[in-house]
Amino acid sequence: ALDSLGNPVARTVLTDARTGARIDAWDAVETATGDGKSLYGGTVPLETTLSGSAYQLKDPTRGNTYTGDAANKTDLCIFGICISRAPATLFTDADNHWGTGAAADRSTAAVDAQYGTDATWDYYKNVHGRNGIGNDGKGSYNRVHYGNNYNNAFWDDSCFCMTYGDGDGTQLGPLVALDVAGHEMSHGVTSKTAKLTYSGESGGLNEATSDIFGTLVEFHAANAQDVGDYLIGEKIVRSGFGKDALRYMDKPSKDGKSADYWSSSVGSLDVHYSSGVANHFAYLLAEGSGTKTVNGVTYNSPTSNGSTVTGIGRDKLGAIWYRALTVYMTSSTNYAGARTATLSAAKDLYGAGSTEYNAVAAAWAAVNVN
Ligand code: ASN
Ligand code: ZN
Ligand code: CA
Repeated sequence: ALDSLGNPVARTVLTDARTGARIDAWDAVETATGDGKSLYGGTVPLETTLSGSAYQLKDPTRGNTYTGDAANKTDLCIFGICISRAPATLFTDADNHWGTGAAADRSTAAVDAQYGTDATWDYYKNVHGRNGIGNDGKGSYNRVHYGNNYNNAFWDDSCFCMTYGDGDGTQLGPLVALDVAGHEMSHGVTSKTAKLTYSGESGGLNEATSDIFGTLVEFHAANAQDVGDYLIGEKIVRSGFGKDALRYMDKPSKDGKSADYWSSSVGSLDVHYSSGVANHFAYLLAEGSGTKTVNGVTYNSPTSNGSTVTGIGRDKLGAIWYRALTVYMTSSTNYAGARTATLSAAKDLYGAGSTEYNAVAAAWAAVNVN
């Protein structure tokens, strides 16, 4: 049987044998463990839902997050009001082994998307004690195969959902990589917390928050096929893009557009480039200045004032930024405010005058936020 959304259900109806009246009805649904061959992350575990005889790509252990097929359709939205939406037809499978590792099977990108949602859920839960994007235990859902050759992915507060394009195959491949997933869903976390306005310096901080947590999600997942790095989108760029990543946290100007350091005009950049100042701060705080190789990638992070910054590690970066975002930042926080917010967070967590507190101050000074 199918429900109103076209999803299969296994309904048991208890009927009174004499009168034919329905006494009760329920669906036989249980949690199952399967796996999937992803595009970017090898074979990954998946918690799914067995409904009747079909497995659904829906994870009861993570707030019923699920992944559906947008059928190459698009949303029709004007000023945030959507007149029509692409579907999210739930993926189902007969044997709970999903995808083939190649994009030709429509469920392969779905494997990556569901895995990215799982990894993001686990990062926030295990590291920050946050129970889902809204901290309410409720899972978001994903749509894959949105539009045609669509070179983007986006979080949408109004559906509490994620949407992924397949890319045009020249510049970008399917946008379902871990760091992109973590980036986009972190926009949902920002919406539920600081609500940083998506323009000017607060917009750059909103974008940087997504790059920072997208990167920390990627490291936390510890996937051998997609190891953690300080590059954004390294798995999705194709040769036609001309660079090996969308963005670089150690030295953001490597993309040709982003700011390495704060200046009074940084807020007039597109938010994906004004984010460079905070991405650079985050790299310096975690890893320090100068040259360093992490998971096989060599970085060389400069400082605006010629200082040497000593990093305090990714875990402390994540703890400080998360506390700053969820306790101190507001919709209008600018770079000066982000400095204050992260110093307050470091003071709460490690004490005023601690190594960590001083490292936060040094990393901001190194990106010209004083
Ligand atoms: N991928 C873009 C971003 O997260 C899409 C958007 O919503 N602006 O910034
Ligand atoms: Zn973004
Ligand atoms: Ca990355």
